[in-house]
Order: sequence, then C-alpha cells, then structure tokens
Amino acid sequence: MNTKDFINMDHTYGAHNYHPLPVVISEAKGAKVKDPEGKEYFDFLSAYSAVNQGHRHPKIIKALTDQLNRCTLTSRAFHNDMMGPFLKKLCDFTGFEMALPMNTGAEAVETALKLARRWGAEKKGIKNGKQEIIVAENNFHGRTISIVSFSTDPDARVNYGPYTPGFKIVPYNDAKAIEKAITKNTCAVLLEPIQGEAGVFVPDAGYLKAVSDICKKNNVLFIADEIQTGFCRTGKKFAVDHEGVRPDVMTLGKALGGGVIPVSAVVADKHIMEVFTPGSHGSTFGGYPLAMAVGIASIEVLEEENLADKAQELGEFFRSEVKKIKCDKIVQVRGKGLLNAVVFEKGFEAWEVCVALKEAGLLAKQTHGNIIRFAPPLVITKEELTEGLAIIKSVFEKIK
Ligand code: IF1
Repeated sequence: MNTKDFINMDHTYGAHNYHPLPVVISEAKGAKVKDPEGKEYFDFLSAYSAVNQGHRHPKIIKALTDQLNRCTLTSRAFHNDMMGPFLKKLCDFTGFEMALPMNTGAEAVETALKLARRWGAEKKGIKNGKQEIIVAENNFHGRTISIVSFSTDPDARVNYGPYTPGFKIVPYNDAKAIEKAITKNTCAVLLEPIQGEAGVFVPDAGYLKAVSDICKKNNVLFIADEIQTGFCRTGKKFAVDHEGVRPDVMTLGKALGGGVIPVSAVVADKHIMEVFTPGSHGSTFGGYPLAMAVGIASIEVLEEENLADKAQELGEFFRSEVKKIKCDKIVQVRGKGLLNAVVFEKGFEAWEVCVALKEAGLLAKQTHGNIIRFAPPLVITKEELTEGLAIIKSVFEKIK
C-alpha cells in the first residue's frame, strides 16, 4: 500500500473529524519522519509538543521495553513499584508536593476542574453547585463535554449541548477582567500561559504575574494548563517560569509521555490535593507501570540533555532567521523557545503553504487559516534546524 491507499482507507473507514495534510508517516526518528515511499521530512509539529524528546528517543524506548518485559498494567486497586518513583520524580521536577496521574491532557484538565470545585466547597466554603471557574476566550483545554462547554471556538463546541455550567469566560491577556469576574463563589482561574490553539498567542509580560497576584488576594486557585507549553518547550521547564510565577495547580501531559504513550498528571501542594479521598476520582489506566516508566525516562531526558536551554537558544535563532525572510504576507513571527508561529495577513489561507512545505520536506500545520505553527522536537540539532529554515525560506519567498 502507498500514501494514496492509506489516505483513502482513513477516509473510507474513519470518522471525518480531522482534515490532515496529505502525508502518511510510517517511520520516525529524532526530528525526522518518513512516508511509505521513503521520502524524509522534518517534523516541525512534534505531535503538538508531545514529542519534545524526539521520535523514539533511545532512553525512553529502553525504559518502555524494559517495563514491557516486567509488568505493564495493574489498576489502582493495587500499588505498583513504578508509580511512587514517578510521582517523586514529577514532584521534584515541578516543585509541587503531590501529583495525580492520568492519561490524556483532557483528563488532566477535568481532574484539575474537579479538584478546584471540591477545594472550593471544602476549603473555601462555597455552597456545592455554586462553584465558578474563570477561563479565557480562545482557550483550548481539550475535548470533553465540560471542556468544550467553555470553549469559544464554534468548531469545537457547536451542537454538543446541554453544556456544563459554572464557567465564566473573560478576554485573555487582561488581568483586570479576571479581577472583575471574581465573586465569592469563584474557586479557580484556568489559563494557558501561552495560548496554543489560538496560534501561539504570547500574553504581555506581567500578565501571568498579575493573574497570580489577583488569585492569591482573592483566595482563588490559579490553574496553569502547561500541557502544551510545559516540559521545556518554551525555553524553561514551564512557561510560567518566564515570569517566576508559581501557580497553585498545573495540568501536564503530552511530552510527559515522551512521544510514546499518553501520560498526564495534575500537580498541586498537599493542602489542595488532599481534598481527593478514596473513590472521589480515578481511572483504570492512570498511574499504570508502563506509563510511569516512560514518564520517568521522559523527564530524565529533558534534564540530562538540558532541553530547556536548548529550546531557548534555538528558538531565538529560529525567530531571528525567519524574520529575515522576504515575504510581504507575513505580519508577525512570535513565540517562546521552540513554540513558534508565523502569522500571515488576515484572510490569507496557509493550507497551500503547508502543502508546499511538505513537498519541500518539512511538516507543519496551519491554525485559523492564516497562522503556521513551527515546533520541532527539542532534540533537533542546529544543523537540522538550519536545513529546516532553508526549506521554510525557499517556500515563503515564493508566496505571492
Ligand atoms: C487535537 C490544538 C494544540 C492542549 C492544552 C489540553 C489539551 C491540549 C493546552 C488536551 C491539546 C491538542 C489536541 C489536538 C491538537 C492539539 C492542539 F490545536 F487543538 F489546540 F496542541 F494546540 N490543554 N492540544 O493544547 O490534551 O486530551 O488532546 O491529550 O487534535 O485535539 P489531549
């Protein structure tokens, strides 16, 4: 079977809930992937930052296979000998006292919402059923019914009612709007430190700090969704670190699974996490030994290869090089570390540009029509990044 056959098969048998680029990936290593015909591409999406450590990192694959040969799944009815070491590693890395393991990002976000509501009822004294959580316009936190209930993206939300109540939506990058929206029933503010799906929208310096201060002043939990921005992607361990902000709760996912399996978690201090009691939350797979082995190795790779500093350096290089490209349609190059986007003028359709990039050997995906996200694996070498930049330049300079 060739690329065309695989695409046809997806189209025939798969629900049409995606419109992917016409490329099939059948092999991957580091920052590169190959299609069934053997053509090589640079991966400048990294599965939306789930592959920060690069495809099939040897240390992560070894941890996975060693664990496969030992013990894979236990459920939480019993203890296993990998979860404790994972939780400790994650707490040490994040600087929080406790962690709760789940699988996908959406589950981590749901877990944080439940944590906040329960904390609101039990610690803040809000009447159960009255808890309010403040979120931002243009957010992306996942696709469960409750999460899409507070999405402002019609594509993600339309016709999925009845919607979950209890959320207030305010403009992003406006700390005063949060302050105004807080009531005695507010238990939490949930934000992405950089809005990913909104097109790598970086808020003004000082915004996250202001939000954090407002939350502290009003006894409201600040939940930072670091699922996409965390684990060194933006040039620090976490995007909140750029402002020296310590949220009350962080949701984590994607790169915690090292590009091999879904691993997510919520981290918080004990005085918050302790509102969960036996039976109040859980999952069959959350904390399973295979995921825990992968999670430990995934964090170790980030530390051992100093991927935060690398993302910081290579990110600055990337943005400065892209800014030199002559293309009238580009209005902004933005991002932090290796989470970047090129914004074209309003109304510009970047799909054809992504197809041209693919033809030239580089995979990237547009968002909102006119924005292309560039986020290669953090293990990419400067030489590879330079090669990728040459491809981007050759394609962008042909845009009319
Ligand atoms: C898709 C976007 C990125 C996330 C944040 C939670 C989740 C995500 C900040 C949920 C997931 C993904 C999902 C993926 C595409 C992707 C995405 F364009 F949709 F918005 F990365 F920018 N919080 N983001 O970014 O995590 O349940 O998916 O593990 O196709 O839906 P999940």
